[in-house]
Amino acid sequence: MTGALLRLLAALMLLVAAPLGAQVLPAGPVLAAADLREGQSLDGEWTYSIDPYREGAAGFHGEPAGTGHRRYDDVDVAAKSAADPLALYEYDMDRSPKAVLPSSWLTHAPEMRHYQGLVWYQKRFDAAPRAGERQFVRFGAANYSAEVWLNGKRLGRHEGGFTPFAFEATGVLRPTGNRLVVGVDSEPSATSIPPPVTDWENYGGLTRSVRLISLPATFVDDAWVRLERDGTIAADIALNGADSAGREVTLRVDALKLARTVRTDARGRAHLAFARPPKLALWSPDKPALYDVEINAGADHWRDRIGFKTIAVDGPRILLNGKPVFLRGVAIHEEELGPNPTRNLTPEAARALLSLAKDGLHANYVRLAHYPHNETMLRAADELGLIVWSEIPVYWRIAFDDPAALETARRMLAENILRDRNRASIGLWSVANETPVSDARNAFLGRLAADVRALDPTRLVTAALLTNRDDNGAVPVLTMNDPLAASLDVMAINTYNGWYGGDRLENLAKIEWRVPQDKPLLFSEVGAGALAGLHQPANPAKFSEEYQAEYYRQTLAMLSRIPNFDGLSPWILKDFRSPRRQRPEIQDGWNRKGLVSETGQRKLAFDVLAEWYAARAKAQ
Ligand code: GCB
Repeated sequence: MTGALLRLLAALMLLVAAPLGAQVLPAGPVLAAADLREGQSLDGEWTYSIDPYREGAAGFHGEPAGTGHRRYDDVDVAAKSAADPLALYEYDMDRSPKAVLPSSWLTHAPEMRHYQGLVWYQKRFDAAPRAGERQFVRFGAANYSAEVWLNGKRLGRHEGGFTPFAFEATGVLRPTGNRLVVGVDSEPSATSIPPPVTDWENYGGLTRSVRLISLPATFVDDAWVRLERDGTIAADIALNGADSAGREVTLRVDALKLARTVRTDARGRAHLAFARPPKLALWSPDKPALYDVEINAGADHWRDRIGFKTIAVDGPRILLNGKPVFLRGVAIHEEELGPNPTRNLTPEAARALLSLAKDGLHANYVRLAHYPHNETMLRAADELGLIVWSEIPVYWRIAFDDPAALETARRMLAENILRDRNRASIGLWSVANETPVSDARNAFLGRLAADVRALDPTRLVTAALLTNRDDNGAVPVLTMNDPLAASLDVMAINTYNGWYGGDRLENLAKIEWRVPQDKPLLFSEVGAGALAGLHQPANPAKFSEEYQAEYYRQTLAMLSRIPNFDGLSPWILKDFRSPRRQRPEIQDGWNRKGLVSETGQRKLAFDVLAEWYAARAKAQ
């Protein structure tokens, strides 16, 4: 059999393994707007214990882990050892080093800087579970996989470093001295999403908040309230609990004097749709109007802060609330400003990054690369008024012919969309970044694009695509003929002419672009590196601020000649950690393509882009 035939067969098998319509959903509860639920924070001091040979997970012959290594057992190691001289323990979570979470472990201690593997975390806490209520331990994220035990009982496992998950703890909690143990494993595999080789730091650990949420026995698990493109407000509500069926639920927006009641069906679901109230102020980057939305279902009172907007495509243009909008953006990694980031995006850290984009660059748009960011970023984007491109880390070398990898990606996508589809800022869902065309890849990404449309048809589907280059003519010709474009609303291209490769900057504007013209085209990445403070005005070389600034001037001129060019998110707002970047005194472990340094020092290119955006904003 030929290679091509084999690949086609693999692609067909993927489709059979994941029949159309069968949605992959989060394994546990959704807990929509969990960050606004009342609860007990489990952030703060935890203890941790490294386990490079994973002996807490299995013995060295592959047998179940022995008591001497099982970090999750509900035992006081010191007391046991004192009581029994023959007891043997090779860990003691109560006396292990301490760390303040959320934080990646890379910054816990110098010897943790390059550790990738399994780390056990333990939190001791008191809890006062209210009678008749249900408790959930909710993790904002654990990178990459996590296995969770409470008081010696296994609650479950989660894979994927950037999306939330929750386990029910009802009946397992006690009033004092609870022992929550989480084994977090940062090691990627050939089938993980993302794969082992990326261009960003793999921040292992519990990098987002952990909370204990207590809810009525039947509660609002999922609620999605939005403005549809036809002008109706629609809501989908899902209850969780024994009394979910046939229950009255009421949606309220007091600022609009709006209240609508509906009864759930046999599955505990309800749908509402009604004409948009005339007084409704639409959300936009200029006026990011948000409303307090409540859903009352018996004893449960769910709330979220929601903005209403539409985003659509008309031929080669993107429309926001029915009007053309050019996306003046920038790409951002989830990494806070400062000399030693640990991926702890407090609300203040999120605002600091996004304000640089909004106020500094005059942006109306951000690409939150390359994975779902902390919910603090989305809340801040809602409040500041920035349209968001959100993506899952289907990046570079994904095991496209592996059904398990597809399942992981689909679950991650669903977790991302269910967490964020109430965020007004979300404009585009992206399903992939720089993935070479193949039958297996096309089927995989086609499946993801269909999932987006099933989970949230109110936003646009996109992906960051690659181009082919032909240097045989008078000028270089760059062609984008990716078959995936047919499944997308908006095409997006990453390109680095003038940085990678030998192009001279003065020749960039001559490059000929051959791209389909029938859809909007974004440039999801363009960029060049510069070390902040490295000046070479006379003869600028790569890594000088002058070279980067000129790269921006010439690149903007090049892009402006493309008819359906409808926005961009240059790479990238801030220098970010990347183990791939090891040139001493210039990179030292940082990707230097930031418009500001890691501590926020602006480079010359920052003003080039800011001025161009200011002029574009006026022209709009
Ligand atoms: C890319 C990747 C991005 C890298 C960037 C670079 O194309 O999408 O993750 O960091 O290029 O700096 O090379």
